[in-house]
Amino acid sequence: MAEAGLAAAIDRVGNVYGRTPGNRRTVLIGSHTDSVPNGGWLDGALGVMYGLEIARAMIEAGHAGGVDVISFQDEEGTFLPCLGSKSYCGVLSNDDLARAAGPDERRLSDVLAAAGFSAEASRFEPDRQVAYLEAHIEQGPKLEAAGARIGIVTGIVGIRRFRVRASGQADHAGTTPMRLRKDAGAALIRLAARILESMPAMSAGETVWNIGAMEFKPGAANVVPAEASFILEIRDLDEKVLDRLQTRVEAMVAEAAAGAPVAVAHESIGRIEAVAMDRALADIVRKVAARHVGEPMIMPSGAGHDAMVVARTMPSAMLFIPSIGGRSHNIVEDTREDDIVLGCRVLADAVNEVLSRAGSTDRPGR
Ligand code: HGY
Ligand code: MN
Ligand code: MN
Repeated sequence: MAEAGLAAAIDRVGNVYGRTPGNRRTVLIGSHTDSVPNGGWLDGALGVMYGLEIARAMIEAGHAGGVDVISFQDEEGTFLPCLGSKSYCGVLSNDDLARAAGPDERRLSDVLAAAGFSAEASRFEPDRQVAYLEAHIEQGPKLEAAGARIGIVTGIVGIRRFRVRASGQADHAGTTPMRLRKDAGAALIRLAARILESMPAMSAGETVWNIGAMEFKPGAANVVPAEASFILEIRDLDEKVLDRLQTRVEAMVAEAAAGAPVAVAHESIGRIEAVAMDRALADIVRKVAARHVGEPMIMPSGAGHDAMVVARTMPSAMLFIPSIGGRSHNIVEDTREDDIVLGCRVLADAVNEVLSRAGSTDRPGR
């Protein structure tokens, strides 16, 4: 960022924030550079690189307006979903920070302390930034299937994550009679299967769900599991659908606990509400895209993005470029080079359009 001419700093949660020097109107461009385990090279990093390239080009050209660029930390939620954008938008509570822990039970607060970041929180600057634009790969198959090269995002799904735990008793798996076991693993597998089997009938057409992590302790072939846990994630554009599903899942957890020789409980470990993108801003990006490649695809996002946090603070819009084979959250993730270049051109033109509408001149005396 410094090489591109930005004044750059790393903030208290690890966001990397680069500001175009001077008091001026800017567009904030950002995304994230953290990744899922074995993730690909574009999920997140693409949107940051676009911001960096557009900032570099504008500074080099001596443009009166500018862009600020941010690489948000932990969008994927290894510790806390959208950690960086929540901090940046001032909606991260000290409680959230204190409670967050990774899958290996390392505490976020310990990890941040060990990283030795500054104590400063970078913050959204309402007098300066007129809009947030985030570009991202689609991470699904719709653009490619339609032969469309740009997608304009209408809204982003709400996401709820729950950790469900069972606690029983470790015993010798060869000598303890089946009727005497307090098998946390078996109880949890049954509950997981029941939830997965019930979901299709309980959900709406576009709802998706995933049990993406399951753990037994102590985790040995010859020990009855004393502790077991899984993480359930549910996504939908409609918060009412999510409310209904949460109620039903909670009822199933309670039923699993009743009459079982083990304790079963759940906790919420992540919740981000569904959000609409700013219509006027999205329309500017749509029109700019249409000049390059004809009408883009108008689509919701089933993936979460930092824009879902930022959109509650400032006008926000997103553009998608295609993912080859719709693949993402996998090392094979890729996008054609001409699509990558096109997305950056569309975003750069959209920045110019937004700045010229906002009045992009320097603001003396500030
Ligand atoms: O989990 C998601 O939807 C995103 O990839 N962060
Ligand atoms: Mn991702
Ligand atoms: Mn992403």
